[in-house]
Amino acid sequence: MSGCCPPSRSAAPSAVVPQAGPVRAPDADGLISLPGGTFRMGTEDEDGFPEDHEGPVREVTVGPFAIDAYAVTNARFAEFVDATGYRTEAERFGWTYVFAKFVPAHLRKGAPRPEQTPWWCGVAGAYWRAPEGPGSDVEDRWDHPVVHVSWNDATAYCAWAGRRLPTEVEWEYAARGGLDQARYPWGDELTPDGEHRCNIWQGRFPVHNTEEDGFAGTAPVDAFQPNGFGLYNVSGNVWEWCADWFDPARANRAMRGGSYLCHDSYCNRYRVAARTANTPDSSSGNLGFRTAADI
Ligand SMILES: [Ca+2]
Ligand SMILES: [Ca+2]
Repeated sequence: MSGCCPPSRSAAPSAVVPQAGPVRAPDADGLISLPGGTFRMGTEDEDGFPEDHEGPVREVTVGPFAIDAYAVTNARFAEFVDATGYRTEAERFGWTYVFAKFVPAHLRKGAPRPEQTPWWCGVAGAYWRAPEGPGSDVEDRWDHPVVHVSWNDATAYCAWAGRRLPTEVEWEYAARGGLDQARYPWGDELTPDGEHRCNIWQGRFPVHNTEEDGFAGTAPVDAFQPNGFGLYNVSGNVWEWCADWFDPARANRAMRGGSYLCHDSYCNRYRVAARTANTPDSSSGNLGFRTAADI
């Protein structure tokens, strides 16, 4: 697993791939209903990470389901917290991981940093509503994805909202947007015609972010163009929890899509087949979720 991932606490071309058709618009609840079908999941892309078990490419059939067009925002998460008094694990543990450059100097001093990934700081008092620690807020980020939510927090939200986390199969089917084996949700080129299509890192990680895509940290959940199924920011912006175990033996849960900290040079996990994992109680400033529902 590579450094931008949050730290812990060529198959037979025979599959029937649904045509994307016109981009779907979400319903009043923000959900997009998808018919399901058979698609080619995973990749054997030479730029992939075999150790993450991205491959082999295999045909998978998924039933109909609905999924959020957007990641859960700070505004939506606030409704949940206001209604239930829920305290996230970041609050209960008393800290969470924040990208060091975002942390004010007085909070950065002495904050613990993982040895392998020293650009993360464990910041006391940081949580979803104070994403960079005490003194920070989300007042200008209500339409950004909620972050610093653990898998357990995300499933608590889902239980309240009558939703569930998508399975990895559902997530990847939805993220592909009807394209067969494309590297990204929009095709194979990272920046078609020079246009940025997702929020990742440009420049030299972790020292210099040129922010060519317009964002150093999170972007609003509706930034950039949606994919062929009408989903926004499946690649980049924030990692998204999925329902599945990544590796039951290690008790970690799957995450998909990459984040604003991903860079082509060292962690291209914004590819649609890419995956990583974290323990269900872990949280960080680049990790959120979107919900799914049965139909
Ligand atoms: Ca960016
Ligand atoms: Ca994402």
